[in-house]
Amino acid sequence: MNSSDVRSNFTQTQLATLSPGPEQLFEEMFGGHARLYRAPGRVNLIGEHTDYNEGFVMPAAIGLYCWVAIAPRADRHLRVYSCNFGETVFVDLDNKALARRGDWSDYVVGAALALEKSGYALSGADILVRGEVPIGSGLSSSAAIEISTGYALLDVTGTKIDLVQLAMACHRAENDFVGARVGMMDQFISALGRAGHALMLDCRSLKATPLPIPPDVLLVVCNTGIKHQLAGGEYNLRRAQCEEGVHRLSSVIPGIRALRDVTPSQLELFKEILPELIYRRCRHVVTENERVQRAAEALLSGDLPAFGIFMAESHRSMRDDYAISCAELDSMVEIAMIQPGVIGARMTGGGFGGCTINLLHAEATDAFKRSVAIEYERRTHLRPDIYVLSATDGVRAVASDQFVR
Ligand code: GAF
Repeated sequence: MNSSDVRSNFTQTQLATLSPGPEQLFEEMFGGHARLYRAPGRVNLIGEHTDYNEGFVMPAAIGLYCWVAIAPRADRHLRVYSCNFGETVFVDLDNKALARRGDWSDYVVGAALALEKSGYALSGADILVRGEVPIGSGLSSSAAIEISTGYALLDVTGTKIDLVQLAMACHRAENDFVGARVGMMDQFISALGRAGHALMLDCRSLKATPLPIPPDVLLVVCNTGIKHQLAGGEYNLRRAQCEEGVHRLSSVIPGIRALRDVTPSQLELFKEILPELIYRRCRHVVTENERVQRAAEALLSGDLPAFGIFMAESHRSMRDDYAISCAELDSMVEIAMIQPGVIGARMTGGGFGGCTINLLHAEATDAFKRSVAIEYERRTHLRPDIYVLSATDGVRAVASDQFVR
């Protein structure tokens, strides 16, 4: 699948916002020549809310990007224009009182400040940002903007880039500056994604195992149209509930640091010491960790039906134990599961709305898109966006002629 296939998924209005390219817009906006970069959004095939529990995840980078056009400045100011919001923000990197504004610019300024805190001395820059990852849809538009701007800033400063360090700095930015206590899956895959592969990431050791996705299997992402918001709220609450589980379990399982250290049988053995709600939250995480590892074995051995079963179990666990699904996500999964050529379907990302991920045999794609769109709209009165994608590489500099309109 090439980029133009991906863009065939866009509506006309979305297409209109893709043209002209970021460099040309930069010239109109700021004057002068800019360098171009892009970082991808992601889907997670399985392993949800396990990253901040130091467990396992299996994301793939996707061909929807945040594009950045940038030119260095002689001072230490960042002037950042967002094409999506039609707004410019101007900050001084030496201003010790820089604080979160509660909008899109926090991801850019937060990434810059986190890089500086890690010891990189950045130059100022004029930056134009254009995101094509749908916002609030569980495809990680936030990691895409952090990683693309962070990488671009390091590159124009002439710094040798360590992608793992970049991912870790952007992860800190989102926790400390933006205020969403997310794990590090999204920043990691946006930086280190690999074309044609999902990565099984051990979020404790940061060991990443590339898992080839068979070429005739496509990642089909269905957007329910229900937006979510990670900063604060339910996401942080789930994280706190996991921490409570660890705290209580550590009285009977000495030495545990995270739910990663608890097996499903240990959880069953000690369930009496947990309040019912905390037990359910923990059960999702410990069983999900096991599912990711078994799903990785299934993918490596070509056992796609087994992979599909793990996806279905993962969705049920998120719906019933972790309570992060919603009626629209459940409908979308239900509809997908009965379509011909579907290997597996589940919600993907933080939850409370957003997208489902469907693994599909390539030849079934057109019929799938048609039937799912009709049935989903019939049930919910919402028209879904459906993206047919394949796994792509992580962040990189791009030659101008590679921006595909
Ligand atoms: C969001 C977060 F940003 C990730 O860190 C992860 O926790 C995910 O939700 C759920 O798996 O995307």
